[in-house]
Amino acid sequence: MDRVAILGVPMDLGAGRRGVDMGPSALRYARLLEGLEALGFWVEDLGDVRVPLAETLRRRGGMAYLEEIRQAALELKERLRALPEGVFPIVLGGDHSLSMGSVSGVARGRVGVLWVDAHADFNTPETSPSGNIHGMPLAVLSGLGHPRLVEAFAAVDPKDIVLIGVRSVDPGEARLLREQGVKVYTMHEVDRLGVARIAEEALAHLEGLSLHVSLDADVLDPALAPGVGTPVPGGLSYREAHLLMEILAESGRVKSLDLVEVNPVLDERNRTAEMMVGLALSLLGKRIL
Ligand code: 6HN
Ligand code: MN
Ligand code: MN
Ligand code: MN
Repeated sequence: MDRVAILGVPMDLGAGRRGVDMGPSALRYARLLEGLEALGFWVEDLGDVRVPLAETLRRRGGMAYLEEIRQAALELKERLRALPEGVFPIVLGGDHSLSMGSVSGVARGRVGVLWVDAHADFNTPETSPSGNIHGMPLAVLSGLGHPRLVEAFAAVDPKDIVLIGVRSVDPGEARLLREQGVKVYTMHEVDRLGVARIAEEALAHLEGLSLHVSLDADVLDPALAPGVGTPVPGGLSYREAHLLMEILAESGRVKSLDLVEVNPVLDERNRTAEMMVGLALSLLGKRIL
């Protein structure tokens, strides 16, 4: 694996507030491409998937954007499917609903999903308190939720999902996670067990599978990464997040990555995007020595 493809999804239709559509620009501005090249990768930026601007749609919020989100995620899925095998895709978001397209696009057969997020993103239209589709992608990927999304994107066995860093779960969502047998490491477990043990357990739980990492910026502590639309206190530290990426890198099994939910409008001098780029580089093998 020495080739990386970058693909942006400037979408905020799945989120409750504007601004994550500028995330792909912020991540590029934080020198993702240059950092990857310095690691020795041959990098190609494939540009952005087309996403309509919220202002051009005469509707507001939540499920009203279902068809636009579906279309953008489908385009992402097709473009990832078209990549030659062995190319490592990095998808830049954009709100987390895009991961319906990224995971289903990279899933050639069985894939293990590491969803690193303050939230579980396991709502359905019935359990969601907000109606925002970025709170639903992991359920859709597991085959639960709106039929228009499920028929397009269901791609994983919920038992092949591991959530890490979770600290905000809605009541209906919690019930679904239990029923579906999703492995969840909340911040409680991060504190008790430590990231190293969790990473090793997660790799063992997903034994034999190629892995997709979906990294939501809001898993980081908001004091460190303020550029997110749904901040929750008590998140991963700089050191924990890097250690997690480094252990996953050592496994050699991660084949694709999403960097999502970076909101430059809410950020301070692009530090959230810079942190996400640093984490991506660790996941792709960057070492101190
Ligand atoms: N994200 N659970 C909340 C909801 O509205 O469903 C928050 C979802 C946040 C989603 O950060 O990707
Ligand atoms: Mn998320
Ligand atoms: Mn989140
Ligand atoms: Mn607990």
